[in-house]
Amino acid sequence: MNSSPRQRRKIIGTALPAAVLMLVSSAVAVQSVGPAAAAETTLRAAAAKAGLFFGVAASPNRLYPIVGQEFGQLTPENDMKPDRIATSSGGLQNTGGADTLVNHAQSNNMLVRGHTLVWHSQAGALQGASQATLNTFIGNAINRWGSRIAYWDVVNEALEDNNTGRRRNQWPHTMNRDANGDGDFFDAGDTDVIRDSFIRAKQVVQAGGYTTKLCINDYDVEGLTVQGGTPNRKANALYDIVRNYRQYIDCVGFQAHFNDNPNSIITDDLQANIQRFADLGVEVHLSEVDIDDDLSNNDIGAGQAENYRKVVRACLNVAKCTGITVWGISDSESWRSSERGLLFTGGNGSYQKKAAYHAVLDELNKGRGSVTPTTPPVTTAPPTTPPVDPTTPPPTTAPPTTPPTTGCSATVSLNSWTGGFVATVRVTAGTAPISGWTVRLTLPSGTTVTNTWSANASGTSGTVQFSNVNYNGAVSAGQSTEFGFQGTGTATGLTPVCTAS
Ligand code: 9MR
Repeated sequence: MNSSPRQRRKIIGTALPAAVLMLVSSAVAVQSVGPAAAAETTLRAAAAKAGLFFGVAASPNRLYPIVGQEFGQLTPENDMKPDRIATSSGGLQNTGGADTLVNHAQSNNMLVRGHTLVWHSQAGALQGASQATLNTFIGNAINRWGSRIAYWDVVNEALEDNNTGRRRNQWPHTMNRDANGDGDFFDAGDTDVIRDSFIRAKQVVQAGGYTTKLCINDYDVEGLTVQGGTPNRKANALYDIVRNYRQYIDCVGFQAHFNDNPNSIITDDLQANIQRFADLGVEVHLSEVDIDDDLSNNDIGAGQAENYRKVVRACLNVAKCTGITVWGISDSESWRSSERGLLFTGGNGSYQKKAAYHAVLDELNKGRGSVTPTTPPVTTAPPTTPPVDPTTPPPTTAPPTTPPTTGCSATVSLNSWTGGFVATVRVTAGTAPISGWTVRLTLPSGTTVTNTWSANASGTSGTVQFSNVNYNGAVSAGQSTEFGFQGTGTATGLTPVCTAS
């Protein structure tokens, strides 16, 4: 008889008495240490077993059986974008394609990612609309599908290309106003389309009692660095946005369109970057994955498969990386068909698995391994912040040994790998509020700071100093803020000294 492992378990389960079944299942549990015995045979099942979803971008004319078989999540590739469904006054129209996709997902027990509410591109009738009209659209779209949409991309691609770390200079971001001219949009008096859209979306979700989580999504934000080790300023800017608006943002999508553009390569610090966002308490998704098969001069086959393996592993190794979505089923049906970046060849419902498919399945089947993040989630949050997910692993950083009185104290937590690390430094005000802070620490010899976020750094080796930026200098009594830096070398035994101003 030719039966799958799952079918075999079912046959055993119905035929044998309970005592025998216990013995059999413990034998299965022992066997499951070896990958072959426990291996799932679809991406969907293997991912579910590892505690994440594996999804696909989909269109109504391509809802072949493979969609529900291989994938546990679906993102409408184009059918939920404003140019399809928005009227100029923020109403809905032409929702047929989107409805078909949501219904298909529901009947196949798949999660849906709504894509996307606020975007400079494919804006259709909403192009040039005011924030009030965007808010109307946000309300209508979220309310139409409610909790049937597990995740909504509220804001898509807000940041400029070419690693500048700036917001786009296009509608809707041209509506932003930097009241005090300090270069950000985070202060009271500033106007920020990102903030205002998320506030509106959160209100709608809460008023409707929906379970929908709200995401920000972008590309070229995957690594801590880009080609040549240059800091990824776009990723740092996204990090600052999530950190500042954490009470409204539940999830972050790294699109993960990997190719040989210097800002779009796969870097060794991908996992560390996923980890630092996860440490903010948000879920991280690799939301639109495709990998150019000529990346790093690797040709079709093993090179691309290995790259897929690396990317999937980086997600699996971070507990709050809760989903991976590929941007289409097969190369020929992809928006970037010339890069052959997906997991299948073929088309029109008849697909063949590539080496990359087998690599992804194999990696998913290995599971998460020993995922014990070494950096704690950010727990200091305004009162409106939703509770931190109870599945978040507890912090491993020891509290300061001497409790702060006045002034400030600082603790460091590390996420290290061979040859490098990310340090997250938590600054806590004492019994009185502070309006600024400086943290000084001495790095081991041979260790160098390469990248800093949410602080101004002075010095890169030996004794280095970090001081607050404009938006995180003021800390209320007993409250905390965080900054981070990345370095080469090792960083064990750092003793930060905090001075308040
Ligand atoms: O895959 C989508 C393609 O069919 C559309 O023509 C294109 C139009 O902009 O959008 C593609 O999807 C994009 C996604 O919505 C946002 N991230 C980048 C994706 C590829 O451009």
